Order: sequence, then C-alpha cells, then structure tokens
Amino acid sequence: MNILTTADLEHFEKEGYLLVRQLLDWERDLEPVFSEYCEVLDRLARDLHAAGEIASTYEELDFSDRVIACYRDTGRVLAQHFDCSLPQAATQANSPIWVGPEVFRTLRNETLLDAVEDLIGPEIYSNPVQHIRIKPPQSVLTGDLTDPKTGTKGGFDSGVTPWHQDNGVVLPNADKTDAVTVWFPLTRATVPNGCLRIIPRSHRSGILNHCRTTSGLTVPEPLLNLDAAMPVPMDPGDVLFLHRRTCHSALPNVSEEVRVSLDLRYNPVGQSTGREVFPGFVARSRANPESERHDPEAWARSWYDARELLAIKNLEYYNRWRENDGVCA
Ligand SMILES: O=C(O)CCC(=O)C(=O)O
Ligand SMILES: [Fe+2]
Repeated sequence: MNILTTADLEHFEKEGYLLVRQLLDWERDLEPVFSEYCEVLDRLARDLHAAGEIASTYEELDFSDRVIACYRDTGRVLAQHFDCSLPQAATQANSPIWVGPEVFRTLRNETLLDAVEDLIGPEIYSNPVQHIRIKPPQSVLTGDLTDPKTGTKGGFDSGVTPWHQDNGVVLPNADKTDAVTVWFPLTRATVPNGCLRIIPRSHRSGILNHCRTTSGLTVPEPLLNLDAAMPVPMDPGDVLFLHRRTCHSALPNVSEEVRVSLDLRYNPVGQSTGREVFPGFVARSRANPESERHDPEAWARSWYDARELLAIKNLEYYNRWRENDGVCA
C-alpha cells in the first residue's frame, strides 16, 4: 500500500467514505492550480469589462470577491468558464470550458493517485465526470440570475447540490464499477459557506431513485436516513474519498465568501465511466505504463474534440431517470 492504512480501507468499505486530513500540500499540490484559476478569472473579467458587462476589471479584489463582483454585475452564473467538463445540454462549439495544464497535473497528482491506487488498484482511469465548483454566496444568486447550463434559476451549477449518489447521476453502465469520487477544497469549506454533507453507510442500500428537479437529480428525502447526515467541513489539503453510492449534498452558502472545490473521479482501467461521450484517460498503469497520458495539450484537445462533436450532435443521454415516478411526486 502507498498511503492508506488497512484501517482506512476498512473505514471506506464500511462507512462509504474516507476523510484524510492534510493529504495534499498547499504549495506543492494546490497553489499551482488555484493560480491557474486566478488567471482564468483575470481573463474573464477583462473580457467582460471590454464587452461592457462589468463596471471594472476588479483586479484589486481577491478571487472570492472578484467572482462575486462578476456575478453581480453581469447577473449571470459564470461557473462554466471554469469547469473542466462540458455542459450536459446545448453544448455549442464555443461553450466555455477550462482544461488547462495545471488541471491536468492535478488529475495526475501522484499523492492522489497513490491513495486511489490503495482503494481501487494500480490500473487507474481518470473518469471524465469531474468539476470545479465555484460556489458563490446564496445572496449573490438572486432570483434574476439564470444558469446558462440548465436555463433555470438557482440550478445545480449555481451552487445548490441536492442529495444524490454519484452513481445515480451517470448511466447505469457504471453501477457495477469501482469508481471513487475524490473531493477536495481549494478554499476553506465550512458549514456557513456550504461544505458537503454525507450520509455514512448509505452506499449499502443500492442505487436509490433520483428525481429530476430544477436543482438537478435528487433522491427524495423519505428515502434518506437524514438523522445520520453529517457535515464535512474541510481545509485546503484535506481530501474526501466517497464511495460511488454514498449519498451526499452540500449545504447552502450563507456566508459572504465563495467556496471553491474540485471533485474528480477514478475507476479501474477498462470499466465504464458512465459518461462515455466525455473523454477520460489512463492516469496510472503499472501493467502498461505506455498507455498513460502525460501530455496536457493532448488532454485538452480531447475535450475540444468532444465539444465539437456534441455541438453537432447533442446527446441527451446523460442519466437514466427519464420519467418522474411515484416517489418523485
Ligand atoms: O461540491 C459540491 O457541492 C458537490 C460535489 C459533488 O456532488 C461530488 O463531488 O460528487
Ligand atoms: Fe456528487
């Protein structure tokens, strides 16, 4: 084993999650990718200012306040400009996406891969279901703000994360895989700013019914053991590993600061990702090291190619929950 102990692995199996405090180092593992997102924001603010959409470039503000200023002035949710994944509907040839080299290096982070190897073995595929969450304060998300991804107000990417299982929001071909979710913050995640909530042991009850709501796919509350729900405040450096069926949600952000986090997923090479229209890659292979992807530009291109394809032929099939049944009423 690389990093995790036998007790860690037993905890993950039994409880459906594993929280490892200070697994990552700010300077070595997180600062480079956070700086890259600061540059993305800088370019976005300059573009928005040039287009007359915001009153200033707000360069004197820190990341959090600058994001808030851009949301306020534009009246738009700008999350897609940072996301390392494509929208699940209405992808255009110019849909924003950020697949920069530091994001790629983060997907290939050796410490993360060492821990993931302990959980799922040495043949590791970077599953393309991956996001950065720029979660602004709820007060910024006024009723007028429209999420360009969903066309709804206050939708999933506007910061609300309702109860769900990650396995429940992808296609069923990933149900029997060993996909693991890796969640870690780039800024403090606290109860007031909307940290994650998890229900330990909820991975044992199979896939629960998910209903379509304006906030995204949601497990109805009567199906959940909410008494066991547990908030998970985390500092940068902490990493949460989630079983693919563990129920989780996020608290609302009632603070004045933006919560920033990454959620990545890995599965053993050869298993379905549950979202085949998006590109993944072999992150580590002890058996076949030549199959590993090391080139950040080739990775970025794979996303641009997927975007081009989806802009021509948008595939609606990102999830299995077609009809609302009884439990959703
Ligand atoms: O960060 C969030 O609010 C939601 C994250 C999530 O659902 C996930 O990592 O699977
Ligand atoms: Fe999730």
